[in-house]
Amino acid sequence: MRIAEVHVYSHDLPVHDGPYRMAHADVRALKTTLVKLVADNGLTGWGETCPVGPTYAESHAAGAVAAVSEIAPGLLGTEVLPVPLHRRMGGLLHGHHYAKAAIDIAAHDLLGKHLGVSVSDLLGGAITDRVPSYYALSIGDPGETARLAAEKRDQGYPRLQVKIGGRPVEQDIETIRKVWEVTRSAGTALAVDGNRSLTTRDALRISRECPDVPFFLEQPCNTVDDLRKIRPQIDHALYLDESGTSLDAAISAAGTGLVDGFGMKVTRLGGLHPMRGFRDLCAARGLPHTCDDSWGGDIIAAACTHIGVTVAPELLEGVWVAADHIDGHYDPDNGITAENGHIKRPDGPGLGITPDETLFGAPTASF
Ligand code: 0XW
Ligand code: MG
Repeated sequence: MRIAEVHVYSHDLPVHDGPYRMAHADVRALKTTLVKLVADNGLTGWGETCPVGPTYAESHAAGAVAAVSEIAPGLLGTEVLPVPLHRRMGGLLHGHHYAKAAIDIAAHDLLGKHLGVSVSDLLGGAITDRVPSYYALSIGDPGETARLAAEKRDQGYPRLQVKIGGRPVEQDIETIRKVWEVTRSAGTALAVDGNRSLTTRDALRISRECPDVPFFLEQPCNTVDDLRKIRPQIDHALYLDESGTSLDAAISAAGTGLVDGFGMKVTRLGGLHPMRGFRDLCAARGLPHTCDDSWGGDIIAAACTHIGVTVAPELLEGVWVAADHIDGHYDPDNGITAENGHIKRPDGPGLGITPDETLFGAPTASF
């Protein structure tokens, strides 16, 4: 089976409960990029990539469209198999993993439909049909954040991520402590995510002033060098997120003992094929990790869920999806969302969802 057509769509995703506040961004609306591959046998596959604004990572919506458009002509006639596809994409454009990921995901959807198996089967096979999710608490008033944490705890989320940074560190410490007070008896796991924003000084303060709170610190500082500096001085587990920009970066972080785990985004690595390698690297080292993406609708949510169900449960930190912040679904019948803090694996071949493409309008580009 070979790629016969590539269609690129831009679709608006307003944040219905916005702003979604992180250290570097107040997110009120986003543009997601969707890719539809049509094979020479007429089957179609869908992929998606949606940077959570232009400041979370080195990626942005217009860049996704441009990068996919750059490589699409060269993909026509390429076999819909992950290894030759990634080799071909690498020969057409260096880097731009987040854009290539949309093509990778569409190829997995297409291949699964062609073979009559799910994407999780293609990734080695599911261990479960239901994975834990987690809720990311935006930066806000400490008391209000604790109230929302209690609400999400009661909804069944086994894990919460507390966003910090971009404000006086005292407010971050107060927020962490208030969230801990309302979740400690439920045993809710806590991540504290600085999204690259903290100085090493403030990261050390947070760890030292919360010795009794068993959170893990996710990407508190911007650089790997900063993380190396604080690593021996903190008493909290350290997780890499934004600096995990490639399998190579993940191997270095894991191999040097820099981190205790990862917040990993499927598109940041380039799609499900490299994410599978990352999963196996973490399994070899016993490193917990999430199977997330930065944002997006049912297509990226299904992709994250399909890799999530193949991860050893003792290593899966959760699958984050943006559904809580998006009105409606691409697939009105099989939309991906967390129920009681968990997400069910979509049934059916490929991703297991059928986007209503009338939602997306005319393609931005077709090849
Ligand atoms: C919480 N997320 C998975 C969603 C936002 O895009 C940011 C990201 C994170 O972990 O930073
Ligand atoms: Mg993070």
